[in-house]
Amino acid sequence: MTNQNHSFDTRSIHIGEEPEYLEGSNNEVVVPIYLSSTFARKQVNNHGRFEYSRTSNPTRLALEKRYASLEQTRFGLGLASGLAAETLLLFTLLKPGDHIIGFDDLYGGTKRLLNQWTAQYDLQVSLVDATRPELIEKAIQQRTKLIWLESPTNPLLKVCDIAAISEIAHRHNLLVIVDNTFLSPYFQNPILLGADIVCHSVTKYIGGHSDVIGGAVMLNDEKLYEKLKFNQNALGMVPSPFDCYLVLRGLKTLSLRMERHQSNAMAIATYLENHSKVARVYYPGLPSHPQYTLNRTQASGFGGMVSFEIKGGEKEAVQFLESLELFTLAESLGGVESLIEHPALMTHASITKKERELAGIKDSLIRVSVGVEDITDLLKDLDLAFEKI
Ligand code: P1T
Repeated sequence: MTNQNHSFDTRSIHIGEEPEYLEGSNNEVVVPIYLSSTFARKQVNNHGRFEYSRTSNPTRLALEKRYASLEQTRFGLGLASGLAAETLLLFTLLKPGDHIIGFDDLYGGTKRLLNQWTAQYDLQVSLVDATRPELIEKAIQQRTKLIWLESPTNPLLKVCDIAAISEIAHRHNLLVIVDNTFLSPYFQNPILLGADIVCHSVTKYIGGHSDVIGGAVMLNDEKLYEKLKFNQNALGMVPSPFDCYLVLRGLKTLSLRMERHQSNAMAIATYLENHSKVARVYYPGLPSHPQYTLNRTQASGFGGMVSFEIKGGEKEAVQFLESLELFTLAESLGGVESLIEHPALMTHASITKKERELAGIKDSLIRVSVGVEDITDLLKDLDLAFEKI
């Protein structure tokens, strides 16, 4: 029987897939993909463990148990995408008139949700530089209900003090939600630092192979969990059993992948920092990163995401991106293969140029999701592309 005392690596392989969990089936070592959309009952008023797959499904339940175990929370929920997880949190926990404080650097799709959708529901949003917790406190209004963070952020890798912000939030009765996608539960557990709810784009490191879109929510508060679970079913934001199977499979190697993502990322960040055609590197594992020490105190690693500004502007950035062979020019991140992109033209194109500039996302900024390939091959590919500009 796997339990919470086992190490992360053990739990990421076993939790939710213990043979005894599958009692009544054939004691499979791997949870089957339960495709059935509905479950038969003997009596009208009494369904068995499962009723209807939108409400709960055995493959999804195995995954939800693992989600909770890896973030060290009591409860986990599986959603159809990272943005479905965010929608569930933002639109079903808040009421019209409520106010949200968000980090000023966040994934472009999250900003689109905060900027374009919240207004329709009469939600107010203030974006602040959360690397300075005092600015969060200053932004709190009478109607503030929630603080939305990423750490490190997408794409500028800013790190905020999750414990200090949680302390401020709880003094004012506010909820703290941390999107923990970039570090994954392997390197950071925001709930242990004081946050109330964690969410993930499972599409990234948790899935790990660029073959599934998914989201997750993890938390300890039972009342909030019951509310979110009810809404997950009522709004129908669930992942398919096949997607759950892919994520269960991907999670088994999360610790191995994250270690390799990180060592490759460190080598690439160091290489870029010493390159004459690079103006600035953003990676929390470099001592030159402004929150290097803070990240070391609240996380056990720095992750696999590196951003940098190339000397010149959009023209040089595009030329460089289109000269690479091994790095795939594509949105998304966290898969075993290295991906590279231009935030201003790709992942963050949905926010206005003015807002991008305010947040510090320049046209020369390039974001790298460092994969687990051989580091010599990756560095050679970067070298060749730099030579072409
Ligand atoms: O794509 P989806 O699974 O819906 O997740 C959205 C999301 C949420 N949070 C963070 C931190 C993210 O990075 C994302 C998705 N990001 C990309 C697609 C990207 O290339 O940055």
